[in-house]
Amino acid sequence: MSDASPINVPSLRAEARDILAKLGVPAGRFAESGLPARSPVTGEVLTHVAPVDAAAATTAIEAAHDAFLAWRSVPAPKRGELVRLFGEELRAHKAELGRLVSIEVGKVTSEGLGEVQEMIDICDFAVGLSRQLYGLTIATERPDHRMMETWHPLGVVGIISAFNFPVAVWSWNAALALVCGNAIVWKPSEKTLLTALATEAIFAKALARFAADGNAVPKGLSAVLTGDRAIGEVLVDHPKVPLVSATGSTAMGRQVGPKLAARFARSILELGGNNAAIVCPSADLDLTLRGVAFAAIGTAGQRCTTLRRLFVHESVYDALLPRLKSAYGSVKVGNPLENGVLVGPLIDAGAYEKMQGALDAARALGASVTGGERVAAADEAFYVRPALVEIGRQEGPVEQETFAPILYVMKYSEFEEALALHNGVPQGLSSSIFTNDLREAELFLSARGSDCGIANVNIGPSGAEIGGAFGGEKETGGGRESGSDAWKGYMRRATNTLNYGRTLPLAQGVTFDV
Ligand code: UN1
Repeated sequence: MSDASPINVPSLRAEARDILAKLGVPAGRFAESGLPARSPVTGEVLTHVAPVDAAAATTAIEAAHDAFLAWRSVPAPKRGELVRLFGEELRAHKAELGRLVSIEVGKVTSEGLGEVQEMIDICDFAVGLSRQLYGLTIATERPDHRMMETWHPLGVVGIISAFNFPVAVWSWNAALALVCGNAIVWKPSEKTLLTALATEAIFAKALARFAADGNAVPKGLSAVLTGDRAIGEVLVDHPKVPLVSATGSTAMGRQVGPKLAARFARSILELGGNNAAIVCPSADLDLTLRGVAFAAIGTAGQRCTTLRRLFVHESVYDALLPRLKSAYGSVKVGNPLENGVLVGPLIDAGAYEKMQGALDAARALGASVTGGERVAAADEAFYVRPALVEIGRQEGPVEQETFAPILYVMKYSEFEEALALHNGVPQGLSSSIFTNDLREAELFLSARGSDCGIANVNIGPSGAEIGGAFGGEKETGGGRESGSDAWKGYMRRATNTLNYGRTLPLAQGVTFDV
C-alpha cells in the first residue's frame, strides 16, 4: 500500500440514511440483523436491509402476475403516462439518487448523476414508444384477406441487475417493460440494495400521482426482492415469469440462461465484456488519448463497456504510450465525492484481489505494469491506481474480463492482424477504432469487422446513450436492452389473418372440399 496520498473520508452513514428517509423508503425495509449495505468509499456498513425470503418472493411474483392481468388492458399511452410521471420524479430527485449512487457504488459525482440522467432518458424514450408499439400489415396471397402482426404484453418481467449500474440498467428494462404492458420484479445486486430501495420509493411517488389522477394502479405492478442468489433463483424458476433480463458476469449467465431455456422462458442476457480499441496510423492522438482514458479509467474500470484491450499501430505507439502513461500517472484517485477526482474505489476486497491476480498473471507472462497499486485508505476501502499493462501477446488475463481498471496494450503492424486479435476473445460487447482512414473505419463497421454488439469510430467503447440497442454477442449473451427496437423483446408477437370475403381460399393452393 502506498501512503503517498492517503484517502480519509468521513463517515457517510448519516447522509445515506438521510437520503433514504427523505425519499420515503419505508422503515420496514430495514432490519438490524439484515443484509449489510456498504459504501466502498469508506468501507463502512451504512445500514442493514431486511431480506426477502423465498415465500415472500413467490408471493410478490404472483401478485405481479395478477397486476399484469389488469395492466395489459390499460391502453399503452396511458401506461406511458405512469412512466412519464416516473421521469418527472427522477428529475425532482436526481441530486439525492445520484448522490446515493456515488455513496453506494463509489462513482464520481458526475457519473452518479449521469446514471440518473440515463434513467430519465429511457423514461422519455419509453413515453414516446408507448404510442409506437407498431405491428405490420403484410401482403397476403389470399383474396379478401388481411394479414397483420400485433404486439401484446408478455407477463411478469424479471430483472436481475449488477452493482455497477445499480439503477440505470433496471430502468432500461423497467421503463420498456411497463409501457409494453408488463409487471416487473427486480432482484438487485446484493452490493447495491440502498439505491434499489431509493428507486422503489421514487417509483412509488409516480404510482401515487398516477392514482391521484384517477387511474387504477394494479397492486404489485413492481416489486423489489432484496435477497441473495437463492432469491434470484426463485425469480428464474417461477413459471409465471416468461422473461428474465439479467445483467452481470458470464458465470451468472451460464447459470441463469439454461434454467430459463429449460422451461422455454425468454432471457435477455447482458454479460461480460472484454472491449478493445484499435489505434491506427492516421488516428487523431489528442482525441484518442481522451477517448482511451475515459473508457479505460472511468468508473474505475467497472463498466461492462470499459476499455480493456488496446491495439496500437507500431507507427504511433511511441507517440501515444508516453502520453497515456503520464495520464495514468496524473489522474486523481480518491474520494469520488470530491471535485476533481476521476477515479473512485473498487467495489470491494474481492474486486481488488481479482485485479491483483490478473496483474500478477500478466507479470508472469513478461508484461510491464505501470500503476495498479493500492492507495492508502480505510482497511475496508479499496482504492487503486489504474494499471497500464504493456504485453507482447493476447493471452492469459488479456482474454478474461477483470472488473477493474486494467488496460492491456499491444503493438500491431498489420490491420487485419489487429482486427483478428480484436475479435479473438470469447466476449463481444463493445469496440472502437480510432482512425481517419475511411477504409479502416468502414471495414471495422462491416460484416468482416468488429464482431461486437457495439462498434464505434473515434469514440471509446463505453458511455453509450440509451437510443441504441445495448448488448453484445458471444459470451456477452446476445441480449439487447434499451433503445432501437429492443422493446420487442418485452412483448409477444401474434400473426393475425382475417377473412372478409364469403369463400375460404386456402393458402398454397390446397383444396379441401367437404
Ligand atoms: C453496464 O456497464 O452495465 O455504455 C452498462 C455505457 C453505459 C451503460 C453501461 N451507458 O457505458
